[in-house]
This record gives sequence, C-alpha cells and structure tokens, in this order.
Amino acid sequence: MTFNWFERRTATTSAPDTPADYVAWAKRAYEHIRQQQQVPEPAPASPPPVEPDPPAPTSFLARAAALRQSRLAALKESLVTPEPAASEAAPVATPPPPALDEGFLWSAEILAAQGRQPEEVTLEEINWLQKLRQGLAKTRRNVLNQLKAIVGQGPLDERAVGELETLLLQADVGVTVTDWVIQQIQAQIRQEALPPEVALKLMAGLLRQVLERPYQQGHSPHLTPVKDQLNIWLITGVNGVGKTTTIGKLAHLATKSGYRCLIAAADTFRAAAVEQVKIWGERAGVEVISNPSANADPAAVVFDAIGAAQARGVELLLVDTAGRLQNKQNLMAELQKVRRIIDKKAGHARVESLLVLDATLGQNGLRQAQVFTEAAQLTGVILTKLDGTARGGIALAITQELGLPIRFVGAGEGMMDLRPFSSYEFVEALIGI
Ligand SMILES: Nc1nc2c(ncn2[C@@H]2O[C@H](COP(=O)(O)OP(=O)(O)O)[C@@H](O)[C@H]2O)c(=O)[nH]1
Ligand SMILES: [Mg+2]
Repeated sequence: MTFNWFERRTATTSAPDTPADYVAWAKRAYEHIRQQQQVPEPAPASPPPVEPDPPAPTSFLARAAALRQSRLAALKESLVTPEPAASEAAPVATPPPPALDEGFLWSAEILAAQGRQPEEVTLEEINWLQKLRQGLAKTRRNVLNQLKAIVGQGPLDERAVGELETLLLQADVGVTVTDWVIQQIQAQIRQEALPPEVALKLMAGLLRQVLERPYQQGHSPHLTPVKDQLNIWLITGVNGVGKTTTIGKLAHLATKSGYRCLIAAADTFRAAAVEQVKIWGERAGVEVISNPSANADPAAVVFDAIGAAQARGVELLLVDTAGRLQNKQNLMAELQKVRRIIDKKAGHARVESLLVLDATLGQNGLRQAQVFTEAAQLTGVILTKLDGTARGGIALAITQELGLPIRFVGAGEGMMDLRPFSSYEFVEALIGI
C-alpha cells in the first residue's frame, strides 16, 4: 500500500522511556532502513568506542548530552559486524547508509516517542527530522544557551522565570503566548520546586498546547486530502514567501502518496510566475493548467482548472495565486473572485485556504498577512524557510494571533523539504534536549 505522507500520528504517552528501549528501537529502525536500501550489512565502525563512564556533569544540559552520547555508543556497538571480505566491493549505485550519529538517534527517539514502529520508518523521514532540527538549530542554540545560564544548576526561581520570559520573547514567541506560559510556570513554582529538567518539560508541554489550540476550536488535527473526491487547496500569501515552491513540494507529496494531482497557475500578475510553477509541476510530474495570454484573469484559470480536475477525476487541485497586485483592494477582490468561482463551480469540493508565511520575516510577516486573513477565508498556515531563522518561535505567535493551525513546515528549497506539521516534533526540535 502507498504510504500517505499527509497523515500524521500524534504523540502518545506510551513512549519507550528507558535508554535501552531507545537504543533497541533505533537499532531496528537502522536495520530496516538498510534493508530497504538493499545494501549489505553496515561496514564495521572503527573499534567499538569504549564508552567511558560519563562524568557526573552538574548541568542538566551536559547530562542530557552525555546520555545521548552513551546511547549512541551502545547503538553503534550493537550494530558492529565482522569486516566484509576485501573482494566484496560495494555496489556502485548504492545510496549511502544513514549516518549513525547523534542526529539519527535524536530522530529515532522522536519517532519512537510518537508511537511509530521501527519497521515503518524511512530514511526520508529520518532525514526530514534532522533537517527540521537543523532548521531550528539557531533558535535552539540561543534558547538552550540562555537556559543553561538561567537554570543550569538549581530549581527555577522567580528571577529565572523573568529571564525565561526574555528568552521566549527573543525567539519571537510573541507577548501573549509568553505571558501565558510564564503565568503557568509561576503557578507551578508556587506549589513545588521545579528542577531544570522538569521546568523544560513543563515548558515544552505548554508550547505544544498553544500549537494545538486550534484543534480544540474545530480544526482537525490533520490535513489529509480525501481520496476519490476533489480537494482544492488555495495557496495565498505575499510575494516571495514561498508559495510556488510550496506548491511544487505539495504536488510531490501528493503524487508520492498516490493522489491524482493538478496545479492551477493563477498567479497571472507576473509573467515569470507561470513559467516557475510549470517547472515545479514538471519536477513533481504534475500537470499545470495555465492561460498563455498576458494578464489572464486568474479566476478564469481556476475555472478551467476545476473543469479539467472534474473531467479527470483529480483528487487534489493546488491553486497558485498572486501575492501582490496594484493595490490591496485589487488583491482582495481577486482572491474573493477566485473563491466565488470555486464555490460556484466546485460546490462539493473540500476547500482549504492556506496562508504561506515566511518564518524569516517574523512578526513583520504576520502583519503583512493581515490582508489575506480578511479576504481569503483562511483555514490554515504553511510556515516556510525555517532553515533561515533563529526565531522559529514565530510559529507560536502565528497560531495565537491567527487562531489557525500550522499545516506544513518548509525547511529548504528542495522537493523533499516540506512536511506536515507536528507540534510534538516542532517543540522537540525547538527546545528538546
Ligand atoms: N531556504 C528556503 N528557501 C525557500 C523555502 N521556500 C521557498 N524558498 C525560496 O524563497 C524564494 C521565493 O519562493 P517562491 O516560491 O517563488 O515564492 P512566491 O513568490 O510566494 O511564490 C525562492 O528563492 C525559493 O527557493 C524554504 O523553505 N527554505
Ligand atoms: Mg509564486
């Protein structure tokens, strides 16, 4: 059966939580990935690292790092096999095996904690998680360095909480969310002393709650196109945020997941825009409906695309739109017209209106997006360019300010660099140790 890349599982509480479990899980996942690659057993590592007893580090961050290092050593040791005979040359076109490093183990831990089975895991997913973690590395480094200074040694006190507040604001989490998180932590402190690890876990839980609030307000926790039915995803946002790139990536995810997909090139404002979306369509193997005449009416392109989609039994129609027009009124009028056409011609389709936001623009991006929230009946957000910012906390400000779920995150310019959003993965990559 084709794996549906849009479907996500939420974290479970039945996560394996002993180091031995994580190592065993990672080992099975590693062996499974190797098998999928149809490569012989891993080349032996240099002599199994003799793991010195980790010193008893005082800082909780150092302890966490030492714990992962010792798990990694155990994993490497468990995978070592005899040296292959010298004559057994490795096949030429073999993809490189996944690196057995801290990033692999971290990704394995995240997947295990979400209740995934090692046998379902692919190298692509491991790579994506590493990418997300790398994307958020700048943010995490800032946060953790400051945390080390704040709660490095003892339980959280009032002074430390004040510094936590600054830290959250600097990561662009926004005033409202920061105030709420700090209040919750203060309430806990009044009841009991909070050792740093506990404080960090508490904070992670609070951040997840913020990201998941839209689910309690009627938004489904998942956004998966419904099979055998027309789903129309209208992709909006200001110029340059990554709409067209995201459409290319979504088209790729869709075909890989077995959906019949089509793209409507409804950004007719810039001549180059249609060409750009066609290139992405080609890469993803998805046809693009466009109108060759200059300044064609976007609503007419969408009309044609819906006709083609209905005739061909397309399941996912992705609509690229313009991010800038002569003025704000024109932009709003155009989006509303496109929307009217969709409602009229495809009344039974499942319509999603997704706003693309560039994470590197921070709070400014959020302000720029205001016009779309008014015009486009938004149902969700796609956050791009996480790989280019040290302020990944913007995801929380977005959820809070717009009251919309984040549906996808992008962390790179390649075809694979987009994944459905998981609050668990996001928060772990943001502040997980
Ligand atoms: N680093 C990075 N660049 C991205 C990402 N998504 C898009 N871009 C780049 O952002 C630029 C604008 O993207 P484009 O899709 O044309 O934006 P549009 O005007 O909204 O359609 C291009 O150079 C993309 O390669 C991302 O997740 N990470
Ligand atoms: Mg574009």
